[in-house]
Amino acid sequence: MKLERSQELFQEAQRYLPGGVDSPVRAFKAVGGTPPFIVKGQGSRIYDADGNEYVDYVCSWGPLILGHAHPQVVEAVKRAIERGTSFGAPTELEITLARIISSAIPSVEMIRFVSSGTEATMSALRLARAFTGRDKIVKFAGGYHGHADGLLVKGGSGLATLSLPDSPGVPSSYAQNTLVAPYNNADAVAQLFQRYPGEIAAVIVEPVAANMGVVPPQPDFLGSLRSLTGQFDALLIFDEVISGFRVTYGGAQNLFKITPDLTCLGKVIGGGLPVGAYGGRREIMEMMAPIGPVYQAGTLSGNPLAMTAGIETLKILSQPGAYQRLEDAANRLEEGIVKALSSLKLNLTVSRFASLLTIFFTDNQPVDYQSAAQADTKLFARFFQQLLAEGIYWPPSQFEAAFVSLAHSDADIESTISAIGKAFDSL
Ligand code: KE4
Repeated sequence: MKLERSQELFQEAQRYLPGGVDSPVRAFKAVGGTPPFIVKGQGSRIYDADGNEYVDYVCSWGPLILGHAHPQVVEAVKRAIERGTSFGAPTELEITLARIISSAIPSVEMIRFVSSGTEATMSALRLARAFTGRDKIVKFAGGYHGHADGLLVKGGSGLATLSLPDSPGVPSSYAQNTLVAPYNNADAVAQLFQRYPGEIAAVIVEPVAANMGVVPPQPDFLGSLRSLTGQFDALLIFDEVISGFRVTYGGAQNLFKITPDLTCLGKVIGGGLPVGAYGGRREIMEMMAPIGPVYQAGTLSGNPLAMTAGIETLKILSQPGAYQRLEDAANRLEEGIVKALSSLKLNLTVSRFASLLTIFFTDNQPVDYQSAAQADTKLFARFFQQLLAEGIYWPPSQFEAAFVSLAHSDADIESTISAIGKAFDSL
């Protein structure tokens, strides 16, 4: 793989950008080597500055569920951009996207668009604290909800614990309002409600964990969180920034038939342009300025280009068969990987939920961050580099999900399976 131009660009980028990137995972620190500088995406493919072509399983970390530069999305955004890029004033587009989301996810009676998933979860937590008059929140070790201060904390090992900031710069006085439990452990959450009666405003959870690698919820986990939050008058917040319109047309909540009080969205609903959103019960959302006392604002919130890309993307996803095609492609990929593992007698674990997939370099299915962290990240790094050399752009971290898109053809899946088999073989 020739990477001269990317190496030059990476060198130059590091002069101006910390680590040469605008988001840490892109720097390939966990897997080593030079990150290819991408110049173009088309369907399931991305192309780098040295002319290398890759089958892409990062898909911009989820948004590109239709694949890159889908003609219908491109056309719509082209038409929109000729009418201007941003007005800082209401547009009908925001109503259109809000209506689409609300009819797909009935618990979202009212919604506010922002420009990132971080803004969505940060705002939802502020709203939950205002609505309940309480300060503490519960998150799960290995759960990632963006980089708002109160969420940059990691779980204690094993039992729920008072958190220490994971990142310098988060005042410990602030982090102490964030309590952490192991994913899939509702008892630990019950203990927190017992230990902090009347103090917990909300529990925020990824209904399908994807930021510790893909770790599905165990059967009663989400239901237990729903009853615990109900019992203790706290809000249940589903962070569906990844799972929203990814695992089904709507949210994971539609599949699990669990109704959260607030839902955070992002990625797919922006079709590759900057969109986040939070929404839920009307009586809660009506606390937001300008009709309520809770403040949140944003210059480019509801941006017409981003709304247009989101509307077109969800229109295409609403067509019959879209999610079945995604499921079939992801299932074929999983089957191919499992077959390669068994023929090579390699004891690794494939964890898939819908079109989200992680190959854990450990011999059992992780159920929480502690078990996911047992994975052999060095072996993963070697696997990643082998794949990249074969022209497969896999997520550059053991603790992320690979994303299958509607643009991944049967041929793409077959070539990926054989590249993965070769990469396993090289280990
Ligand atoms: P953004 O602020 O990155 O748009 O969204 C934050 C966020 C919130 N909630 C969940 C469940 C998320 O997964 C994310 C962001 N996901 C990461 C990848 N796992 C974004 C990629 C990156 O950080 O570069």
